[in-house]
Amino acid sequence: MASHPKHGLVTVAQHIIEQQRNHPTATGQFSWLLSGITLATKIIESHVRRAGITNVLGETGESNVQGELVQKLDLIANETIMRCLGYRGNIGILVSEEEDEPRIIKNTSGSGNYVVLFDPLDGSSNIDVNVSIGTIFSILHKREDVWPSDGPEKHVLQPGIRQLAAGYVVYGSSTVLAYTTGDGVHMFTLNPDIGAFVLHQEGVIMPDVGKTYSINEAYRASFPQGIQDYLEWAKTDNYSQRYIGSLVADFHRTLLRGGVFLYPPTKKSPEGKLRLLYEANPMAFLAEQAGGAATDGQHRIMEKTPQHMHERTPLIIGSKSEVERVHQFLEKG
Ligand code: P6P
Repeated sequence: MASHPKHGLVTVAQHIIEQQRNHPTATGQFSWLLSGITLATKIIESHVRRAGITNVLGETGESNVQGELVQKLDLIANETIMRCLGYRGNIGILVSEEEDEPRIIKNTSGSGNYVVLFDPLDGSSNIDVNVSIGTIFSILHKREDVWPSDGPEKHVLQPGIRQLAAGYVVYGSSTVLAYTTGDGVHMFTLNPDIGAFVLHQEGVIMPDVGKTYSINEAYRASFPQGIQDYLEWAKTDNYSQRYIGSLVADFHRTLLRGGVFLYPPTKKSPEGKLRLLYEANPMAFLAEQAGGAATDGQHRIMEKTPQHMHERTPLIIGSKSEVERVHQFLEKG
């Protein structure tokens, strides 16, 4: 990637403001909101980097609404985001993987027009073995056609095509933020010397082909026949298999190198394992903005209307031609 004169000099805060200039109706509220998210991820990063020495490794002994054992860092990440966003003054509703119900933020100014949905620390089962993990976020505008007496669900259960922005931070060998507001995907690296995310790639384009598939083949026997047939074909066509078991890390590689990530329905997770609102939708927005595709094996992820907050979905996401090839096998299967 050719070095860009802006690289290393533009912080994510500056970039967000520049992006907002492309939206004449933007009031700066949005930029203020996104800066709350980047602040939270810098705090989370500081905990992740020192996990082994600050006794935040391991489980809390509790389970979350997903029925998953909650890691100490999950709770720290969740509370950090809740605190950083709760006082921004322009957010109305926060939805977290770690919380059963939406958290309604009482805004004195009454301008809480945004809904922020997030997985505070995705891949947390990898924390104790030092594998990359990440934070995923999605931003919606509250709906105009909802009565105050209606519960928060109507604002939350919107299809992914209504996202205003989406992104993730991957806490890997370096800490990288990727985000989109619908004008392409842009990437920033956290410079620990100055404590700022600085631009390193604008307008990221996912390669249209990539001979890599990413899937947990331990569940192969319970995959739909079309997926099993695709895997057979890929092996005969010299594909590589890469699977980290952390969606943010597997997606980040797919976004940059091309290929396809698949989490199909399995016997253990007949609806798929990944959550529509705060995992599949934000990744689908990024994938499409980078020229890729994201489906559930039948429908475009971003056109699915959620029925409940923690709804799960199968996910096939990556290079457009690779996703289309998987669909060809599913149609035959
Ligand atoms: P499996 C992590 O727990 C996660 O939610 C995603 O980050 C990841 O893609 C998936 O689950 C891994 O699931 O069943 O392969 O361990």
